[in-house]
Amino acid sequence: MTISRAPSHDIDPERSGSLSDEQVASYRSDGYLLPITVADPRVATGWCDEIEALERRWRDEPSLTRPFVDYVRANFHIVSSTAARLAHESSILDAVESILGPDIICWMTELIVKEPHSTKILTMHQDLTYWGLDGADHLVTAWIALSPATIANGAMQFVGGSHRQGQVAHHDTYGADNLLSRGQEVAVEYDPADLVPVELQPGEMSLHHGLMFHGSGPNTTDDRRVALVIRYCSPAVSQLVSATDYGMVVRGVNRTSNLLATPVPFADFTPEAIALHAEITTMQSTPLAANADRDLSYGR
Ligand SMILES: O=C(O)CCC(=O)C(=O)O
Repeated sequence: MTISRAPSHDIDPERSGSLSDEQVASYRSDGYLLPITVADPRVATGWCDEIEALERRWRDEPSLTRPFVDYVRANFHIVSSTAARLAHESSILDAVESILGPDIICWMTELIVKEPHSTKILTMHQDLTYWGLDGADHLVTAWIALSPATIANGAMQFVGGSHRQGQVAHHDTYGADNLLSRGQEVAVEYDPADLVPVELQPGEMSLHHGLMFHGSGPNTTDDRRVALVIRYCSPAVSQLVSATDYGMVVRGVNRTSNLLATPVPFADFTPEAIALHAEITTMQSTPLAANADRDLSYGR
């Protein structure tokens, strides 16, 4: 029996956030794509206000069992209804679907803030190094600007095409100013001429491959740099290192990945969500801490 597929021009690019064939080809060749508009700047600023209200409400909350930064820097969507809602945003998922296909799992969300005049940096790294996940081509990071991101305030830089080198060796710096959990850094040379500034306006996002070399510098400005980072994968991705790992199905179904489904929170920091966050963080720390000779931190 012949199974016919709907022609791709059924999707109206003016009405959906799907990527064009050229954009997908560019992503596959360069390992990144930007800028992609996912919201009007006023809407994105509203998202930022919502998240900043959450920060004010919960940052010093004594009933939290871990430091606030641990909840926002990993698996924020488990404890925050706003982060979970944004991970379901159709304008983001339409673009991600063009890369990953119709079944999409949110594996991770991170709120990455660089405060005014913060010296915090992220050394040049490949995301997949300590995640324990397979299927590099079936995983993509959506970096959503909630405030302007400029080189002056610590925007990312990509090394275009570096994902084609595959997984490279990293060394750990544990730098006090490093926002990466072990200050990991690629142990290979790259050509500074290949650096691509990821400068974005609120409501724009970049997409990058899990093996893309990327990093970011300090914030030398008077304003906060605020970004929501969402790591999506298709069900072709499974956890290979830790005994259990988790993912929130945000579109379609998961028939093949070993990531266990997590619930969507409709309130912030419920006791159940806090307990689940602790369980997930513990399980994910196995690959993250593999061969580390110090405790991990998020540069707080
Ligand atoms: O927000 C940053 O400066 C870096 C983020 C990053 O490394 C990532 O999204 O993978």
